[in-house]
Amino acid sequence: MADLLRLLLRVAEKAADVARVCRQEAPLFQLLVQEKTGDDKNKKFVQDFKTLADVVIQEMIRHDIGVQFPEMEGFIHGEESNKFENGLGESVAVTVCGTQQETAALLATVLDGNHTAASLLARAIHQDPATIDAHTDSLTVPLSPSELGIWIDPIDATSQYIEGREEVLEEGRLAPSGLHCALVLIGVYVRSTGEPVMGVINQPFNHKDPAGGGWRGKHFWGVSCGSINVCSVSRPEAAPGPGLSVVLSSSEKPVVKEALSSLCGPDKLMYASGAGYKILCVIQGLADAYVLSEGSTFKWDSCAPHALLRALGGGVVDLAECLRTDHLMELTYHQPDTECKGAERWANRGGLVAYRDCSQLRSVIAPLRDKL
Ligand code: 2IP
Ligand code: CA
Repeated sequence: MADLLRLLLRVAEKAADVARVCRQEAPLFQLLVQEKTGDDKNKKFVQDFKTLADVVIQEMIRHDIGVQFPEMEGFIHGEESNKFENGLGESVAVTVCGTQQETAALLATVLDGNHTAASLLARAIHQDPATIDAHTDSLTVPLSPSELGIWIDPIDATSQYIEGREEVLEEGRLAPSGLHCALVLIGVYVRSTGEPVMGVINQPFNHKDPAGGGWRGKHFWGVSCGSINVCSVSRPEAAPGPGLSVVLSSSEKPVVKEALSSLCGPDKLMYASGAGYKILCVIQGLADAYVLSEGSTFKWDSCAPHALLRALGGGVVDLAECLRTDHLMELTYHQPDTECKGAERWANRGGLVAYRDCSQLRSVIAPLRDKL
């Protein structure tokens, strides 16, 4: 597992770099922020460059894991499909090729001959990032890669990534929106039980290099398997003052906002973008819990941060199940909902609550009873 963790940290770093390059290099940035206009409607690449950036990152992660752990191929899932249609109506499967030149040639066919953009992307994909030393050598977990599956969210909070607002952060406060909320998420689960056992999160836009070198990222990781619980973030101290702090989506139902505002008090009910980012806020102690009453997140949004929360003694439960049965049912990652079609099969349909502390979880659920 130490080998797999090292690989995921490295490939997440590369993914974060691709995400930064797409915003930093003018030919890519123009495609990223291009508005959909009437004439361009038929040119799929213009509408979908943001999706292409997602697909490229996902396929790069899939490729690199498959090379080192062939036994995991077939069990590496992501948010995106890799099939693309270019301006000529041709269907192209985006994959990472053996060489940078081959990848550039393939990407140029999806980008309707835009060789500059294709070469820049291919260069970022084929770069060799420095190994991240996570001091994981002593990590021994009794699981082999052939027992594990992977969920990838190449860029969570895509809308914030495209919009690209640069917020100035106060120490100890969360970022309600902006580039900070965009995350690369790679989660590992046990194929037989669906339990999340390892997570790597990379925040590509964590801080600006003081020397003017642009955005720098930050990574977070956790492993939770039986009695082995290790996390790069230490368990946060309890926040000062009374009451719990909860983070919500700004589109959360009014009834949930009202029920929780009496529990938290006005200052401690907060809003932020990005499902992954909201769970990261709980991991870092910027909020005690994240409540979502709708089935609008998916396995790829929650798997990685869920593993980190488990390593800290917390977790992510199915809200509807908690309210219906009083059983604190942790989300699992191995079984689709066969009543649904397409991406919906992998939705966290009952909503969720992410928490660090079980007694806090119960306090958060109590005021929601009979309200949903
Ligand atoms: C989205 C993204 C949204 C979030 C939604 C996720 O993933 O994180 O921000 O909504 O749940 O599925 P909200 O910000 O209201 O919580 P993606 O950007 O990958 O589609
Ligand atoms: Ca997502």
